[in-house]
Amino acid sequence: TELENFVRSLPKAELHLHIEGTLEPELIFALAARNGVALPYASVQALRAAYQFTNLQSFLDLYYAGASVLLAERDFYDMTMAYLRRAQADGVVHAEIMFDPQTHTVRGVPMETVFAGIARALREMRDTTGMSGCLLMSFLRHLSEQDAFDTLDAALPLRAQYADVWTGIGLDSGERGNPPEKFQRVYARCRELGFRLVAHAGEEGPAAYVRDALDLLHVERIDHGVRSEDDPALIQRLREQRIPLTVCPLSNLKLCVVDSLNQHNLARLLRQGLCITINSDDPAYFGGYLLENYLASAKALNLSREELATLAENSLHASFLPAARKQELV
Ligand code: ES4
Ligand code: ZN
Repeated sequence: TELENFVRSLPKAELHLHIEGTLEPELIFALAARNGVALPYASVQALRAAYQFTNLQSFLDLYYAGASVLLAERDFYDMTMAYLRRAQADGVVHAEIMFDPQTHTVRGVPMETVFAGIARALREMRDTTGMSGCLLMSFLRHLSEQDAFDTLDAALPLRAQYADVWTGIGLDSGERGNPPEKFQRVYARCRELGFRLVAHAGEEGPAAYVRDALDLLHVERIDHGVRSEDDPALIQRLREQRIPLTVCPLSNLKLCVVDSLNQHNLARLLRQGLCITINSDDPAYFGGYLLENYLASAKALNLSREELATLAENSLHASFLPAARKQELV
Protein backbone atom coordinates (compact mmCIF):
# COMPACT_ATOMS: atom_id res chain seq x y z
CA THR A 1 0.00 0.00 0.00
CA GLU A 2 0.93 3.66 -0.26
CA LEU A 3 1.29 4.11 3.49
CA GLU A 4 3.44 1.01 3.65
CA ASN A 5 5.75 2.36 0.95
CA PHE A 6 5.90 5.72 2.70
CA VAL A 7 6.96 4.20 6.04
CA ARG A 8 9.36 1.76 4.38
CA SER A 9 11.07 4.66 2.61
CA LEU A 10 11.68 6.58 5.85
CA PRO A 11 15.24 5.93 7.10
CA LYS A 12 14.74 4.22 10.46
CA ALA A 13 16.84 2.88 13.30
CA GLU A 14 15.78 -0.16 15.32
CA LEU A 15 16.81 0.54 18.91
CA HIS A 16 15.02 -2.12 20.91
CA LEU A 17 15.51 -5.59 19.57
CA HIS A 18 16.49 -8.83 21.31
CA ILE A 19 18.32 -10.96 18.77
CA GLU A 20 17.10 -14.16 20.47
CA GLY A 21 13.59 -12.81 19.91
CA THR A 22 14.08 -12.91 16.14
CA LEU A 23 14.32 -16.72 16.06
CA GLU A 24 11.35 -17.77 13.94
CA PRO A 25 9.83 -21.19 14.71
CA GLU A 26 11.13 -22.47 11.34
CA LEU A 27 14.70 -21.53 12.30
CA ILE A 28 14.27 -22.96 15.81
CA PHE A 29 13.33 -26.31 14.26
CA ALA A 30 16.13 -26.15 11.68
CA LEU A 31 18.76 -25.39 14.34
CA ALA A 32 17.34 -28.06 16.67
CA ALA A 33 17.73 -30.63 13.88
CA ARG A 34 21.23 -29.42 12.99
CA ASN A 35 22.35 -29.55 16.62
CA GLY A 36 20.45 -32.62 17.79
CA VAL A 37 18.46 -30.64 20.36
CA ALA A 38 15.09 -32.10 21.39
CA LEU A 39 12.14 -29.67 21.42
CA PRO A 40 8.97 -30.18 23.47
CA TYR A 41 6.84 -29.30 20.39
CA ALA A 42 5.83 -31.65 17.58
CA SER A 43 5.99 -29.09 14.75
CA VAL A 44 6.61 -25.52 13.69
CA GLN A 45 2.84 -25.00 13.77
CA ALA A 46 2.53 -26.40 17.28
CA LEU A 47 5.30 -24.09 18.52
CA ARG A 48 3.76 -21.03 16.87
CA ALA A 49 0.37 -21.95 18.31
CA ALA A 50 1.90 -21.77 21.80
CA TYR A 51 2.64 -18.04 21.33
CA GLN A 52 -0.33 -16.85 23.35
CA PHE A 53 1.01 -14.84 26.23
CA THR A 54 -0.71 -13.40 29.26
CA ASN A 55 2.21 -11.40 30.65
CA LEU A 56 5.96 -10.90 30.34
CA GLN A 57 6.91 -14.08 32.23
CA SER A 58 4.69 -16.34 30.12
CA PHE A 59 6.63 -15.08 27.10
CA LEU A 60 10.09 -15.29 28.70
CA ASP A 61 9.59 -18.99 29.47
CA LEU A 62 9.16 -19.75 25.75
CA TYR A 63 11.83 -17.27 24.67
CA TYR A 64 14.53 -18.89 26.82
CA ALA A 65 13.40 -22.37 25.69
CA GLY A 66 13.62 -21.27 22.03
CA ALA A 67 17.15 -19.95 22.51
CA SER A 68 18.32 -23.40 23.68
CA VAL A 69 18.88 -24.44 20.04
CA LEU A 70 21.72 -21.91 19.68
CA LEU A 71 25.04 -23.72 20.18
CA ALA A 72 27.58 -22.95 17.46
CA GLU A 73 29.00 -19.72 16.04
CA ARG A 74 27.14 -20.42 12.80
CA ASP A 75 23.80 -20.55 14.67
CA PHE A 76 24.30 -17.04 16.03
CA TYR A 77 25.42 -15.87 12.59
CA ASP A 78 22.42 -17.40 10.81
CA MET A 79 19.98 -15.92 13.32
CA THR A 80 21.53 -12.45 13.06
CA MET A 81 21.77 -12.48 9.26
CA ALA A 82 18.11 -13.50 8.97
CA TYR A 83 17.13 -10.58 11.17
CA LEU A 84 19.34 -8.02 9.43
CA ARG A 85 18.02 -8.94 5.98
CA ARG A 86 14.45 -8.73 7.25
CA ALA A 87 15.12 -5.36 8.88
CA GLN A 88 16.75 -3.98 5.76
CA ALA A 89 13.64 -4.91 3.76
CA ASP A 90 11.66 -2.71 6.20
CA GLY A 91 13.91 0.30 5.61
CA VAL A 92 16.06 -0.08 8.73
CA VAL A 93 19.39 1.69 8.14
CA HIS A 94 20.83 1.04 11.60
CA ALA A 95 20.08 -1.62 14.24
CA GLU A 96 21.13 -1.62 17.90
CA ILE A 97 20.85 -5.24 18.92
CA MET A 98 20.54 -6.59 22.45
CA PHE A 99 21.75 -10.08 23.25
CA ASP A 100 21.56 -12.08 26.48
CA PRO A 101 24.87 -13.92 26.96
CA GLN A 102 23.78 -15.48 30.25
CA THR A 103 21.10 -17.47 28.39
CA HIS A 104 23.92 -19.14 26.46
CA THR A 105 26.87 -19.31 28.84
CA VAL A 106 24.70 -21.13 31.41
CA ARG A 107 24.29 -23.92 28.81
CA GLY A 108 28.05 -24.13 28.25
CA VAL A 109 28.21 -21.99 25.10
CA PRO A 110 31.41 -19.91 25.27
CA MET A 111 31.03 -16.12 25.40
CA GLU A 112 33.35 -15.95 22.40
CA THR A 113 30.97 -18.06 20.27
CA VAL A 114 28.08 -15.69 20.96
CA PHE A 115 30.07 -12.57 20.11
CA ALA A 116 31.74 -14.11 17.07
CA GLY A 117 28.56 -15.25 15.32
CA ILE A 118 26.56 -12.08 15.91
CA ALA A 119 29.48 -9.78 15.04
CA ARG A 120 30.28 -11.67 11.82
CA ALA A 121 26.76 -11.01 10.56
CA LEU A 122 26.85 -7.33 11.57
CA ARG A 123 30.20 -6.81 9.85
CA GLU A 124 29.17 -8.65 6.70
CA MET A 125 25.98 -6.59 6.41
CA ARG A 126 27.91 -3.37 7.03
CA ASP A 127 30.58 -4.21 4.46
CA THR A 128 28.21 -5.47 1.76
CA THR A 129 25.22 -3.11 2.12
CA GLY A 130 26.25 -0.15 4.28
CA MET A 131 23.57 -0.94 6.87
CA SER A 132 25.11 -0.33 10.30
CA GLY A 133 24.57 -2.12 13.56
CA CYS A 134 25.92 -2.40 17.05
CA LEU A 135 25.52 -4.55 20.14
CA LEU A 136 24.09 -3.89 23.58
CA MET A 137 25.10 -6.73 25.88
CA SER A 138 22.19 -7.20 28.27
CA PHE A 139 22.15 -8.55 31.80
CA LEU A 140 19.27 -10.76 32.92
CA ARG A 141 17.73 -8.94 35.84
CA HIS A 142 16.22 -12.07 37.42
CA LEU A 143 19.78 -13.33 37.99
CA SER A 144 22.10 -11.98 40.68
CA GLU A 145 24.34 -8.94 40.71
CA GLN A 146 27.30 -11.33 41.01
CA ASP A 147 26.18 -13.19 37.89
CA ALA A 148 26.09 -9.88 36.02
CA PHE A 149 29.62 -9.00 37.22
CA ASP A 150 30.84 -12.46 36.18
CA THR A 151 29.27 -11.98 32.74
CA LEU A 152 30.94 -8.59 32.35
CA ASP A 153 34.29 -10.12 33.37
CA ALA A 154 33.86 -12.93 30.85
CA ALA A 155 33.10 -10.46 28.05
CA LEU A 156 35.69 -7.75 28.71
CA PRO A 157 38.64 -9.73 27.27
CA LEU A 158 36.73 -9.62 23.95
CA ARG A 159 36.19 -5.89 24.01
CA ALA A 160 39.12 -4.84 21.82
CA GLN A 161 38.34 -7.51 19.24
CA TYR A 162 34.71 -6.34 18.96
CA ALA A 163 35.28 -2.62 19.54
CA ASP A 164 33.67 -1.77 16.18
CA VAL A 165 30.34 -3.30 17.23
CA TRP A 166 30.07 -3.59 21.02
CA THR A 167 28.75 -0.20 22.06
CA GLY A 168 26.71 -0.63 25.18
CA ILE A 169 24.95 -2.41 27.98
CA GLY A 170 21.27 -3.25 28.58
CA LEU A 171 19.11 -4.80 31.28
CA ASP A 172 16.19 -7.09 30.49
CA SER A 173 14.04 -10.06 31.64
CA GLY A 174 11.43 -10.05 34.42
CA GLU A 175 11.10 -6.54 35.79
CA ARG A 176 8.85 -6.92 38.82
CA GLY A 177 10.87 -7.55 41.97
CA ASN A 178 14.14 -6.85 40.15
CA PRO A 179 14.53 -3.07 40.50
CA PRO A 180 17.28 -0.98 38.90
CA GLU A 181 19.06 -0.58 42.25
CA LYS A 182 19.99 -4.29 42.13
CA PHE A 183 22.38 -3.42 39.26
CA GLN A 184 23.60 -0.02 40.43
CA ARG A 185 27.19 -1.18 41.03
CA VAL A 186 27.43 -3.16 37.78
CA TYR A 187 26.19 -0.15 35.83
CA ALA A 188 28.65 2.14 37.64
CA ARG A 189 31.45 -0.16 36.47
CA CYS A 190 30.11 -0.26 32.90
CA ARG A 191 29.91 3.52 32.92
CA GLU A 192 33.54 3.83 34.05
CA LEU A 193 34.44 1.51 31.20
CA GLY A 194 32.82 3.92 28.74
CA PHE A 195 29.84 1.86 27.60
CA ARG A 196 26.60 3.49 26.44
CA LEU A 197 23.80 2.51 28.83
CA VAL A 198 20.15 1.53 28.41
CA ALA A 199 17.74 -0.48 30.58
CA HIS A 200 14.23 -1.87 30.37
CA ALA A 201 11.99 0.00 32.81
CA GLY A 202 8.30 0.78 33.10
CA GLU A 203 7.13 -2.14 30.94
CA GLU A 204 5.41 -4.09 33.71
CA GLY A 205 7.26 -2.37 36.53
CA PRO A 206 6.26 0.98 38.03
CA ALA A 207 7.17 4.51 36.96
CA ALA A 208 9.58 4.60 39.93
CA TYR A 209 11.77 2.03 38.12
CA VAL A 210 12.08 4.46 35.19
CA ARG A 211 13.17 7.23 37.54
CA ASP A 212 15.61 4.87 39.28
CA ALA A 213 17.04 3.67 35.94
CA LEU A 214 17.83 7.34 35.21
CA ASP A 215 19.08 8.34 38.67
CA LEU A 216 20.79 5.14 39.85
CA LEU A 217 21.92 3.49 36.60
CA HIS A 218 22.45 6.72 34.59
CA VAL A 219 20.96 5.23 31.43
CA GLU A 220 20.65 7.39 28.32
CA ARG A 221 17.49 5.72 26.99
CA ILE A 222 14.63 3.81 28.54
CA ASP A 223 13.44 0.58 26.93
CA HIS A 224 9.60 0.62 27.00
CA GLY A 225 8.91 3.25 29.69
CA VAL A 226 5.20 3.29 28.90
CA ARG A 227 4.25 3.19 32.58
CA SER A 228 6.00 6.54 33.10
CA GLU A 229 2.60 8.10 32.47
CA ASP A 230 1.57 7.17 36.02
CA ASP A 231 3.92 9.94 37.24
CA PRO A 232 3.32 13.40 35.68
CA ALA A 233 6.58 14.80 37.13
CA LEU A 234 8.51 12.00 35.43
CA ILE A 235 6.79 12.71 32.10
CA GLN A 236 7.81 16.35 32.40
CA ARG A 237 11.38 15.30 33.08
CA LEU A 238 11.47 12.88 30.11
CA ARG A 239 10.22 15.70 27.90
CA GLU A 240 12.59 18.38 29.20
CA GLN A 241 15.67 16.15 29.21
CA ARG A 242 14.72 14.60 25.83
CA ILE A 243 15.21 11.09 27.18
CA PRO A 244 14.19 8.65 24.45
CA LEU A 245 11.69 5.86 25.12
CA THR A 246 12.07 2.79 22.89
CA VAL A 247 8.42 1.78 22.69
CA CYS A 248 7.36 -1.61 21.26
CA PRO A 249 3.65 -1.49 20.40
CA LEU A 250 3.06 -5.07 19.19
CA SER A 251 5.07 -6.39 22.16
CA ASN A 252 2.91 -4.40 24.58
CA LEU A 253 -0.20 -5.79 22.91
CA LYS A 254 0.99 -9.43 22.92
CA LEU A 255 2.14 -9.27 26.55
CA CYS A 256 -1.08 -7.60 27.68
CA VAL A 257 0.68 -4.41 28.79
CA VAL A 258 -2.15 -2.72 26.83
CA ASP A 259 -5.59 -4.20 26.09
CA SER A 260 -5.71 -2.88 22.54
CA LEU A 261 -3.43 -0.85 20.31
CA ASN A 262 -6.03 1.97 20.19
CA GLN A 263 -5.33 2.47 23.86
CA HIS A 264 -1.56 2.66 23.54
CA ASN A 265 -0.14 5.85 25.01
CA LEU A 266 2.66 6.30 22.47
CA ALA A 267 0.68 8.79 20.37
CA ARG A 268 -0.29 10.82 23.43
CA LEU A 269 3.32 10.89 24.66
CA LEU A 270 4.59 11.82 21.19
CA ARG A 271 2.04 14.65 20.97
CA GLN A 272 3.19 15.88 24.37
CA GLY A 273 6.67 16.28 22.90
CA LEU A 274 8.49 13.26 24.28
CA CYS A 275 11.19 11.57 22.21
CA ILE A 276 9.21 8.43 21.34
CA THR A 277 10.57 5.73 19.05
CA ILE A 278 8.87 2.62 17.64
CA ASN A 279 10.66 -0.73 17.82
CA SER A 280 9.97 -4.44 17.48
CA ASP A 281 11.40 -6.06 20.67
CA ASP A 282 10.98 -9.80 19.86
CA PRO A 283 9.42 -9.79 16.40
CA ALA A 284 9.34 -13.56 15.88
CA TYR A 285 7.15 -13.89 18.98
CA PHE A 286 5.04 -10.75 18.79
CA GLY A 287 3.79 -10.95 15.21
CA GLY A 288 5.62 -8.20 13.39
CA TYR A 289 8.93 -6.62 12.45
CA LEU A 290 9.61 -2.89 12.48
CA LEU A 291 7.46 -1.85 9.52
CA GLU A 292 4.47 -3.74 10.93
CA ASN A 293 4.93 -2.01 14.30
CA TYR A 294 4.80 1.39 12.55
CA LEU A 295 1.80 0.45 10.39
CA ALA A 296 -0.25 -1.14 13.16
CA SER A 297 0.38 1.94 15.34
CA ALA A 298 -0.45 4.31 12.49
CA LYS A 299 -3.79 2.60 11.90
CA ALA A 300 -4.78 2.19 15.54
CA LEU A 301 -3.75 5.69 16.62
CA ASN A 302 -4.35 7.73 13.46
CA LEU A 303 -0.72 8.78 13.22
CA SER A 304 -0.20 11.36 10.48
CA ARG A 305 2.59 11.11 7.93
CA GLU A 306 4.33 13.93 9.71
CA GLU A 307 4.12 12.00 13.00
CA LEU A 308 5.46 8.86 11.33
CA ALA A 309 8.37 10.86 9.93
CA THR A 310 9.03 12.31 13.40
CA LEU A 311 9.08 8.81 14.92
CA ALA A 312 11.62 7.71 12.30
CA GLU A 313 13.77 10.82 12.86
CA ASN A 314 13.58 10.30 16.61
CA SER A 315 14.96 6.79 16.15
CA LEU A 316 18.05 8.10 14.37
CA HIS A 317 18.57 10.91 16.88
CA ALA A 318 18.16 8.53 19.83
CA SER A 319 20.65 6.05 18.36
CA PHE A 320 24.25 5.74 19.49
CA LEU A 321 25.57 6.60 16.03
CA PRO A 322 28.15 9.41 15.77
CA ALA A 323 26.54 12.79 15.07
CA ALA A 324 28.03 12.96 11.57
CA ARG A 325 26.45 9.68 10.48
CA LYS A 326 23.09 10.68 12.00
CA GLN A 327 23.15 13.82 9.84
CA GLU A 328 23.86 11.73 6.74
CA LEU A 329 20.97 9.39 7.46
CA VAL A 330 18.06 11.70 8.36
C1 ES4 B 1 11.95 -8.92 26.66
CL1 ES4 B 1 9.61 -7.75 26.00
C2 ES4 B 1 10.93 -8.07 27.07
N1 ES4 B 1 10.94 -7.52 28.28
C3 ES4 B 1 11.95 -7.82 29.10
N2 ES4 B 1 12.95 -8.62 28.77
C4 ES4 B 1 12.96 -9.16 27.56
N3 ES4 B 1 13.81 -9.99 26.98
C5 ES4 B 1 13.37 -10.25 25.75
N4 ES4 B 1 12.23 -9.60 25.54
ZN1 ZN C 1 12.73 -5.68 25.26
